[in-house]
Amino acid sequence: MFGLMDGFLRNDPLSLQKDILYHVEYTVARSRFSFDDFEAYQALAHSVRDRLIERWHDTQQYFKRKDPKRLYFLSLEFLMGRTLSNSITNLGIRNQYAEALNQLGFELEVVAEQEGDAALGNGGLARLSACQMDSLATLDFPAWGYGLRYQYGLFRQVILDGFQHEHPDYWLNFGNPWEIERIHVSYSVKFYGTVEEEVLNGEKNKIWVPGEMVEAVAYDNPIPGYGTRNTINLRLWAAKPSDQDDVESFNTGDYINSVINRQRAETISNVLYPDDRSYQGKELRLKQQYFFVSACIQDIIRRFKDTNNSFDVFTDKVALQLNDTHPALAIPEVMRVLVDEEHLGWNQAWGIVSKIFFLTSHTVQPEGSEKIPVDLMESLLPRHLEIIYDINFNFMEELKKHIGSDYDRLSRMSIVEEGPVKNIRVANLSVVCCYSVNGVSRIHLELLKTRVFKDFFEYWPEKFQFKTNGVTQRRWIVVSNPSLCALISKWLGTDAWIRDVDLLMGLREHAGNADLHQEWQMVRRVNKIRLAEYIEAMSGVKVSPDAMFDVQVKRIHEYKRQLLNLLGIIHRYDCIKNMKESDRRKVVPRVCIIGGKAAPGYEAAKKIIKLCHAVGEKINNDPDIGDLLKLVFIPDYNVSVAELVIPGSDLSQHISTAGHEASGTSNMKFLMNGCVLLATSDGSTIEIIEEIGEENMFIFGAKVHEVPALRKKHAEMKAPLQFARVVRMVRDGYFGFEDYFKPLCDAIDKQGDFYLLGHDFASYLEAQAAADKAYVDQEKWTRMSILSTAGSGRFSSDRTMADYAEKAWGIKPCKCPL
Ligand code: 26V
Repeated sequence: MFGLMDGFLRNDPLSLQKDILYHVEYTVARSRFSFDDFEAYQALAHSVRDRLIERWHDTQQYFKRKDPKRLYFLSLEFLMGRTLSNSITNLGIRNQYAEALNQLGFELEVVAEQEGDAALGNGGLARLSACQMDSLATLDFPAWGYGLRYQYGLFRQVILDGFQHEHPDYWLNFGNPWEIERIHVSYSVKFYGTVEEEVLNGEKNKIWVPGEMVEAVAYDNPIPGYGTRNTINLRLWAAKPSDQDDVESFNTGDYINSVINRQRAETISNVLYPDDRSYQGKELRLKQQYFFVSACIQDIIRRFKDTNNSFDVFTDKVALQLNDTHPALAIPEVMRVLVDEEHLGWNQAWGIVSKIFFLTSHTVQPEGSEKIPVDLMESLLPRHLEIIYDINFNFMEELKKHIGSDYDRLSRMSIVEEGPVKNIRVANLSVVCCYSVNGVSRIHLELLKTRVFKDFFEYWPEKFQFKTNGVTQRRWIVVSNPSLCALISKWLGTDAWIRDVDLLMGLREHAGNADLHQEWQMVRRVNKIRLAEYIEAMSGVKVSPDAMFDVQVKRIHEYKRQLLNLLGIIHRYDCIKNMKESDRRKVVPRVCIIGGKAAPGYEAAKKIIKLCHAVGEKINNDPDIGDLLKLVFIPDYNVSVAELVIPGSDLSQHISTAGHEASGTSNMKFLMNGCVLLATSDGSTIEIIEEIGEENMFIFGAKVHEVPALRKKHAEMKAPLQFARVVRMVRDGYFGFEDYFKPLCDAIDKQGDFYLLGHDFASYLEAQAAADKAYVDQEKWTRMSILSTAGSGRFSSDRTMADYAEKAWGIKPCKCPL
């Protein structure tokens, strides 16, 4: 794609080889005559890093010269996974590196597996940020990502006796070759203290006198685009003790305690919060959030001032994307900086603030909305509390003019929640102040409009939009499924789909071609064999690649209904057990694969993991069953495990209770890889159905609009007998641990079955039976599989990012010349 040399560094295999040896000797400090796979990885990574830095410099300088409107993407979470393979693919030098390594006696795939995941996020929202960074770089957008450099990423899941245990993920243990520490890019972040008044040019001005200061230090992570020289930046902040802090206690002689106190500053960016359900008003979390936004805003304003001398043009130069409400304190922070530090009038500052922020919501649960206790806010961020009160006062006055004295509505829409504990409603603050509020799928926007933000939608209909999520085909096909990638390019006669994913549609015309079928099946089989080997290594269970691989991998949540899947598996097991020998021959063999982490404090989710192990134990060791059914749990599901699991799956389950999954993005990754979906009409699946056709998927269950009535009617309805039977098996201890599983059964039998497992069970079994039937007809199945990939183009994050750029942020590509 590029010439052999596009900077100082040459990219032919011989030069790469020399570079790797150079880094073995001087960076890793091992002998160039003797190094192992891990050391080869480190050296290779440093050689790639050199190339990334060259492009990063060129891109940043080009952006600086052109000074276009920039997008700043603020997210407290990024699930980047591994970097090596993705980088050399995007740089277009994968083959050269493979050859260079070969000549040194190493294999690229093996070396690449030495890398650990960067897991600075929980789930969907965090992986989405990573996909979007890849697309922003590839589409040449002048964008910056900002995040936190947690010392401990998402916990590692260790399974002991079927129970989840959380182990710390100290991912920086072996160094991180992908980041560039910028000790000179650092900002002081203030906390606590008081707000004082001064008189400046005859006007009153507020000054925040802090009680504590912490330094934010930048770590830059280059993000290369594919097929372009553009390499954008993901800047992660780490907390360090401030030199300005605590001089007092040093002077009073308590040296040891002063050092210990200083060190405490680092705890702010120490650990990622692993519970993605609800916000609990924790002080440390609030500190993390403010630490993050304060560093970002200082950095953004500094960059703006480098090339501009009036805030009049700020809105032409800056767009700030809030990835959910987690970074919403950026709003009062910009107000504070503009009013208190830059001395703009309130109205001028508000005029700016109300145009630069864009919010994406990633949830449908109103109870998941963040709330900050006013007491906490008052002590930690006293000036921000005043600013929020002022914003709210103005908003309430404005609102009263339009809706009069409907006090219930006013109080629902207020940013301040009154009650025994007074709270700041972060969602309301965000909606009031953001220029647009975006849902992540069409149905999600409907739910935002009719439930979560109903009052706001009625007041500001034009504010609410949606941009259906997407994922990057670079990581999810090109990197993770290279043989499928080659096959697609061969049949399309081009690899241009890697940048222009709509071209995948061209596969439709070959969907019936017998030659393609054969090659397609071959690629898929090799991926299944690789997955089978991994399963055996992880769980000791031997599985046959002839069986259908039926997969559900995602965070464990009651609404995602892993329990429905397990009850379906128990039903299948029960049926096979009670079958005549002659009927058993007709059973389509299945390997059921479940994986995902439960939040550490989420009891029900942890019980579901244990149930999976208990049921697997029974089934996998039952001689009556043999290869007809296996159930395995894949431990420690993360991005790199996903890269292995997804290409090796036949059937992929996305079975949330309708109305609960805002979008879902793994459905898109499976789709790209030719997996057939078994799913409810929820989130982005609804749009996938439109693209692929219901006949090429297995769709079941209540629809979104039916769910509320079904919940009300629940008491009168009787669950089907088969359902009652499988729940009873769990309750009666057929799989052991009956006391431990009792709450799971009670939620269904006694507490109203909120997630409608009983209601959806029969149609779930029907969908599963239809999948069995289709799988027997391999021609039909392969056709469905090809059509899944062919229809996945709409679900690329390239499309999502282009949409945001045009309809929200108002930014244009800025392509660094080759
Ligand atoms: C909430 C909290 C609460 C405080 C502690 C840390 C924390 C971390 C994350 C969250 C919210 C997670 C929201 C999330 O991941 N939503 C998922 O976003 C995906 C991308 O838009 C979407 O596909 C999924 O449907 C949605 O569940």
